[in-house]
Amino acid sequence: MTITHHLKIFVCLSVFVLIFTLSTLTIQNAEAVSNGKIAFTSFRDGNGEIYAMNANGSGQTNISNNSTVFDHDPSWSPDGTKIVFASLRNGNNDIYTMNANGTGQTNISNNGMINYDPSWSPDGTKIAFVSIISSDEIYTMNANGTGQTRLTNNFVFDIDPSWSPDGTKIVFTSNRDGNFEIYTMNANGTGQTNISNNSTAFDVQPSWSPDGTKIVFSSARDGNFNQIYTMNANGTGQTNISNIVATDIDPSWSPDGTKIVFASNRDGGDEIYIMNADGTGQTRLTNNDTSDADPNWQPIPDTAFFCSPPTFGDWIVSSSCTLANNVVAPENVIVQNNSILVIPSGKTVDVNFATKHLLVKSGSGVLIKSGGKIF
Ligand SMILES: [Ca+2]
Ligand SMILES: [Ca+2]
Ligand SMILES: [Ca+2]
Ligand SMILES: [Ca+2]
Repeated sequence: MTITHHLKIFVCLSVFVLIFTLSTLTIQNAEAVSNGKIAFTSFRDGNGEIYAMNANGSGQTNISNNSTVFDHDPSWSPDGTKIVFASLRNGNNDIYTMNANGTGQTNISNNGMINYDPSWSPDGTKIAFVSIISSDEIYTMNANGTGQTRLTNNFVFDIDPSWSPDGTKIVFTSNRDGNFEIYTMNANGTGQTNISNNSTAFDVQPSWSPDGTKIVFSSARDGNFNQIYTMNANGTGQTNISNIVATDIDPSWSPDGTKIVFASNRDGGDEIYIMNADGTGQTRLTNNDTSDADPNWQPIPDTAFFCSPPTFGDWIVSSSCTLANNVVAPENVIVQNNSILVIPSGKTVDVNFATKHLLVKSGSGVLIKSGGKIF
């Protein structure tokens, strides 16, 4: 594959030494998660592929790069380094993982059945997915494909699994009550409960908010078209937030909880849109004649902080910035006193989100442009 430069972001440093003062620094919360790229399924190349794009719609890139079969249903790992997806390449639909740049594509379900709708657990250790036995059932497995465990067991659809942010529950769609409804269950399959409780219309495709308080889903209750709704995690407060005469489907939360990404045919084709979590600011990101669907937003955990202002020169992480335990200083970066990182002038550092080498929080005053330089 010729995708070596995809998703790579380079930092280019000039020869000038940066002078900075601690008083100008912005220190970020180490627990925070930023919004990265949006992965989605696109048919623009004549065949379903996993694409990724920036959150403003720029940089749309084919990362699965397998023109022989249907690749679909992407879901990011919680550290933003990998994507789990479904692919027909093995003759039946299996669950695959790959790195964020498309390398290392590996069949992990490999069970001879039809598998789809994978969703990564918040701690990164498990993947929920759907497998078709006599009917569509929800399973979990370890992130390497071992330990496949069936959680639902009936002759109707159990689909669309999405984890609660604390990993204790899974929200999903089932038509066991004669009509598609949103259900929750414990992560071991116990306690399966109908929380949408709306027998008049399809309620499908739930996604749990990052703060755990809300669930977004798609419902056709207000007429013939699916709309995007939110509700509290116990099912109360069901509210139509997309509210337009068109089919709005596949909603998924941004990692920081402020936005929702979804697919809609409102402009004539199937396109990806984002909106604020209250439904305002609906904005189209894709624009072509083929289907774009299944959007899922990349989490970027804040694991290291550059506190330097956006000036050419050495970048220095002050001693008041802390590094997470699992962050490895990359080549070309000098670590001083276990806490101060210096990138020597004239060195180029690969800021690789996939390996957590360096992470620059946009709120810290540093702007990275993909494939470009620091400005
Ligand atoms: Ca493909
Ligand atoms: Ca079932
Ligand atoms: Ca329903
Ligand atoms: Ca399209």
